[in-house]
Amino acid sequence: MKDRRLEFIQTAEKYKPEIKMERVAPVSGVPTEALKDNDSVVFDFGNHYVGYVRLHLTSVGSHQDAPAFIKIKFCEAERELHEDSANYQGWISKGWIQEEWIHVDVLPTVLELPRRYAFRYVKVEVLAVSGKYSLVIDHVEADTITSADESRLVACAGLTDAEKRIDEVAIRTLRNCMLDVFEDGPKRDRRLWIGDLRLQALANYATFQQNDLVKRCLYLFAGTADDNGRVRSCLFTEPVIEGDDTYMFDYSLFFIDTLLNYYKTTKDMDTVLDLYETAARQLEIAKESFDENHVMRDSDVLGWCFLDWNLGLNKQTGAQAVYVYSEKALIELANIVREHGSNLVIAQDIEAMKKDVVLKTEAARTHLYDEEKGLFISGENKQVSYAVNAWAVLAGIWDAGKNKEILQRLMKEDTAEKMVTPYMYHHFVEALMACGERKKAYEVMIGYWGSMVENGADTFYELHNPENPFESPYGSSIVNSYCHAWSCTPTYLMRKCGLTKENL
Ligand code: RAM
Repeated sequence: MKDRRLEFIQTAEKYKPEIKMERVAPVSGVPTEALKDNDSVVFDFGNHYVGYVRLHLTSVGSHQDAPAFIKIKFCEAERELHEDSANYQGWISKGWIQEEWIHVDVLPTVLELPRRYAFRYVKVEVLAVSGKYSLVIDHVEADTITSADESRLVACAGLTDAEKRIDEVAIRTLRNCMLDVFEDGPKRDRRLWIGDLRLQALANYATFQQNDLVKRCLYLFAGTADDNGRVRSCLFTEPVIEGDDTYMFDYSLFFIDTLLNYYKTTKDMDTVLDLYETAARQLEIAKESFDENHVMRDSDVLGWCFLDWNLGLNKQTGAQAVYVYSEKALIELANIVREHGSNLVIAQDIEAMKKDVVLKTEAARTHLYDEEKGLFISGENKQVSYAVNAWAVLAGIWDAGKNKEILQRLMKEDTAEKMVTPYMYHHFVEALMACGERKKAYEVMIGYWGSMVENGADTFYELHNPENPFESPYGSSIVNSYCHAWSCTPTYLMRKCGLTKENL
């Protein structure tokens, strides 16, 4: 395989999106009263935004005889206003917490904050002024950005009020993650992850249809593959384009399905011809993770395979299923390439993949399925979980009839490990649809995403466990993201898959 990474990055750069700017101000609260030590104000912008904030500050009373010392906090969701970062003891950087402590020596001034924030609320606390003067915030404004072009949006007919609200919030989530690339979350981690991209692309095809942004991201992943050809889990675009040194079994494989869906939507054959080898390489590499019985080797390394952010989840069977799912996608892609007349794929390649699908499927049936329970199990402790059963259904390890029974049993199995992210809920909904359980799929979608709307969500969250509002894999929910790309799929489920009340 020829090293074309530089060329791929150059292609990606040709599709850099135009960034659109909108100036917005809080819906109320300015100018403030004269603020003294320990006073605080919250500015509500009325919706979730991503951008750069300016505060117009002045003083009243005698001449400003001491610096104004203020703390500014940016919150995506109302609950963040009440969280105290001093209590943060999580395992990912507290640098993500959106707050600043600033001394202002001379008033009046326009305080321009250099960072980009994701916010609806801005809270200002006065830590110190002096006995001789008070601080007044005259005006607050933000230059907000997105690369989404809202003029491309068309309304979706026939939605109930609840569906309409879920659709709006989903689209707002996608819009605010559409920047230079499809970011995962504008608060955190502000980078391009392939698991998120795969779902964002689906939602984008159903809404903004900015397919060149998907193309750019595919080329970026291919251009930052490592020397062995492996696609990394995520990548950075600043200061220069660089792949992260993390890999996840399922994420590398998702390059295949993302490329296939992109082709099905755009019929852009040139991109498929450019990137087919990168896609095929992901399967070759993943194949090395099986034992002699065609069973996935398990691992206890955190994040070796993602699936969901439930930290107690065993990934073995899920990884096997994602492999089969991806191999089927690669067969589809290989057929497209062959039908086009390209010699990138020969008939034997496709035959070999078909045989491999059978081997891995049979191995899953024999070694990873518990006949007595009628459910897939995973790992040494034979764990039952929503994640691996949903993925086994999506991979078609059994036929639709048996899959339906599996999901019905799963929903009655109290000991099954639950899902904590909208990302995994999306796959569960897809699995229900795949075996004809559309009504249940609809109920899960409306119940889960609807409960975020009931919480007051303007954008959908990275994590949401209705049973535990403080759910976080990071050791504290303070660093959770409340506008997270992978949660934007209800707009796809409703618009593209017809998962609406009207269509049940
Ligand atoms: C989180 C990121 C991202 C996801 C990874 C696996 O840290 O926010 O959305 O793809 O996990």
